[in-house]
Amino acid sequence: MIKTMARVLLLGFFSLALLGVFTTSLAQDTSPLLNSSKLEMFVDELLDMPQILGFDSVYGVPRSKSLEIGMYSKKWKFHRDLPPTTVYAYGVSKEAATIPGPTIRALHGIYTNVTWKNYLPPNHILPWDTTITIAEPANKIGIPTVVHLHGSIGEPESDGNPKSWFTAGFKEKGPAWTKETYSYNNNQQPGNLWYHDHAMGLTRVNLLAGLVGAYHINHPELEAPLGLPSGVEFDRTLIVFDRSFRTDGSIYMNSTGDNPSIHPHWQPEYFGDTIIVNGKAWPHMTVRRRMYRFRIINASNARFFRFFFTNGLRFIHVGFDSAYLNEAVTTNEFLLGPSEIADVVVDFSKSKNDSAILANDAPYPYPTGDPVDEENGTVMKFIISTHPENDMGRTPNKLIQYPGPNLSSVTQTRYITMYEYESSTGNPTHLYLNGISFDSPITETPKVGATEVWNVINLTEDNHPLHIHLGLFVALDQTALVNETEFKNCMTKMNDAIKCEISKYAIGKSVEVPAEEKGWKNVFKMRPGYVTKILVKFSFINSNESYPFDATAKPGYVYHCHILDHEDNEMMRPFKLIK
Ligand SMILES: *[C@@H]1O[C@H](CO)[C@@H](O)[C@H](O)[C@H]1NC(C)=O
Ligand SMILES: *[C@@H]1O[C@H](CO)[C@@H](O)[C@H](O)[C@H]1NC(C)=O
Ligand SMILES: *[C@@H]1O[C@H](CO)[C@@H](O)[C@H](O)[C@H]1NC(C)=O
Ligand SMILES: *[C@@H]1O[C@H](CO)[C@@H](O)[C@H](O)[C@H]1NC(C)=O
Ligand SMILES: *[C@@H]1O[C@H](CO)[C@@H](O)[C@H](O)[C@H]1NC(C)=O
Ligand SMILES: *[C@@H]1O[C@H](CO)[C@@H](O)[C@H](O)[C@H]1NC(C)=O
Ligand SMILES: *[C@@H]1O[C@H](CO)[C@@H](O)[C@H](O)[C@H]1NC(C)=O
Ligand SMILES: *[C@@H]1O[C@H](CO)[C@@H](O)[C@H](O)[C@H]1NC(C)=O
Ligand SMILES: *[C@@H]1O[C@H](CO)[C@@H](O)[C@H](O)[C@H]1NC(C)=O
Ligand SMILES: CC(=O)N[C@H]1CO[C@H](CO)[C@@H](O)[C@@H]1O
Ligand SMILES: [Cu+2]
Repeated sequence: MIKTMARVLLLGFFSLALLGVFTTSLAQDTSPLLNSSKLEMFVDELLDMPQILGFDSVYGVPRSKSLEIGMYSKKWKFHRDLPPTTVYAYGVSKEAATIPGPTIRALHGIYTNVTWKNYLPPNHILPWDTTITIAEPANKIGIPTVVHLHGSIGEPESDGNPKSWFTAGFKEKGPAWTKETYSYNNNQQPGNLWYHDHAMGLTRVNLLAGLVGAYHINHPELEAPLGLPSGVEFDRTLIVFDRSFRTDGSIYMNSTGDNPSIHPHWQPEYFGDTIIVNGKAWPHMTVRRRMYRFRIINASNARFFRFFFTNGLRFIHVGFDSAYLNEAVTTNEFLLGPSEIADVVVDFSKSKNDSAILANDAPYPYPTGDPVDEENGTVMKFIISTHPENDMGRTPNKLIQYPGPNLSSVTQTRYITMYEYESSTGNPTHLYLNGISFDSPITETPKVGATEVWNVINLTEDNHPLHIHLGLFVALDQTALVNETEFKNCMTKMNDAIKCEISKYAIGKSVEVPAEEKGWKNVFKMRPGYVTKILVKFSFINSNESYPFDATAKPGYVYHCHILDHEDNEMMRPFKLIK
């Protein structure tokens, strides 16, 4: 629901509860919800997003490059039989803008500088909830945006702090705004990143509207010898998310909060019934009978995917999140949480028949929610050529060797506790990390170059994918809490894991970290009722060089749950590096 200034003025003296009721009744004036089973699957072909090089080449010598990427409101066809949808899309121009946005291919060690420009209209296509801590332009006109490059090891000024937001033409700016042009140094390990909006309290609606795109850092000297499938035809990026629509094609988001008297619009988790891959609902892709590499980004708000092929084809994992694994790992299925990136090789020559369906069987919310059905359990279809070919492809067992986690180098241990709060009716009102709000003073101040252990205690019923900006981490172990109720009661009173004697409770069942997730990651799924121990490094893993930027500068960094609806309602904290 769009809130125009006139309507806000008109309603200025109404209660929030009334506002909720009022906007909901307006929502009913629009088209009915689309039943996604009306959309035939596999009719649209998989799109390949436009590619943009993040470097120039002068007589064969790579040079730093400046890009200008805009955010535009435009119409997008998600399916042959769905009317065009108004979306917000990244692109070098309105005509070129796509959902997801262009894939940026950066080169290791060469700066890519991007001026992200907001050309969005004054009012949002999706409902805002101004009762949560939110980016709010003074006159409520303009859509706040700020771009975060997920997985980037870069300066704080270019990190896309949630309060560094800006509206169209940089007319209004958030309190932590730094500059117009962001610099990405690309000195980190080669791998897969993605850029997306990160504006305070608006991340879920800005992503739902379409503000996501892929970014790869390539390092040819290290990667070429691996001999993985390469080139635009065989190295593909798949950005997967779920959406619901109305019959007129518009994106549907339930705009009635679970606790409308507290938050008129906020709901704890968005799930859509249509699975979108590279901007098309349940697409198909025709492939040759050979190996392909897929970099699969989960850009859902809250949906987890447990991917598998219906005909038994396997995945050879070569990377997870933004780093290569030391060794390849083969699986039949794997779980991808919100914002995680799988980097897999699939060998279609091993297929017994001529098509394969990529499917998902993760319950939602994960892990205790409802099972999926045929619609939300199907992702896309691969039509495999019958013609056999010898691609000479291989996937080496040994990939890129990075140092493992070194426990003797740990200088600080922290406890990070996840809490969910409920109203008297038992509906979630908000979530906190360590029992404090986003605006509470900073409590985490790691030293530049340090290695730390963070024990993440999940006292909620959900699996929360925790994402830490700047740092890379390894998940060491996951241990169930015993006497959870007793421990939780103590934590609810004291909010102090040591005083509540965590070591007496963190002695339950231990769950092995899956082999494909044992490398360096930037997101990890925190199991409910468990303590997950991670080793976080605030330095590069691919070199002993120090950061080529001042990591202690303002506005610092953040860490948060990557279920966007949680992140938007306070499950996020700032942190600052010190010397
Ligand atoms: C959607 O349509 C299918 C097939 O007509 C039907 O079985 C299903 O119950 C419908 N779902 C909803 C939520 O109306
Ligand atoms: C990109 O930014 C870096 C760091 O600020 C700077 O050194 C470089 O010259 C810039 N490149 C271009 C092409 O402007
Ligand atoms: C929207 O959410 C509200 C509150 O949870 C719920 O009562 C209502 O049924 C939902 N509407 C639809 C169409 O799902
Ligand atoms: C997914 O499938 C389940 C099971 O049939 C169904 O109840 C649900 O409405 C579907 N849609 C979403 C949003 O997940
Ligand atoms: C995508 O991420 C969401 C949460 O961000 C998660 O719930 C979902 O399972 C993930 N899907 C896949 C396919 O990994
Ligand atoms: C391919 O094989 C799987 C498993 O054997 C089967 O379920 C599926 O129907 C087959 N598909 C086709 C198009 O033959
Ligand atoms: C681990 O860290 C300790 C302390 O900094 C250091 O002495 C040791 O060499 C490191 N081990 C490895 C294998 O890097
Ligand atoms: C946990 O509870 C059991 C009985 O319910 C009790 O015997 C045990 O001492 C408790 N452990 C802790 C650490 O409190
Ligand atoms: C970093 O330093 C260690 C110890 O001096 C050395 O073994 C390692 O090879 C260095 N790593 C890189 C990437 O240069
Ligand atoms: C300590 C605590 O609250 N643990 C909860 C973790 O999540 C499970 C559900 O998965 C609950 O049953 C526990 O109570
Ligand atoms: Cu969460």
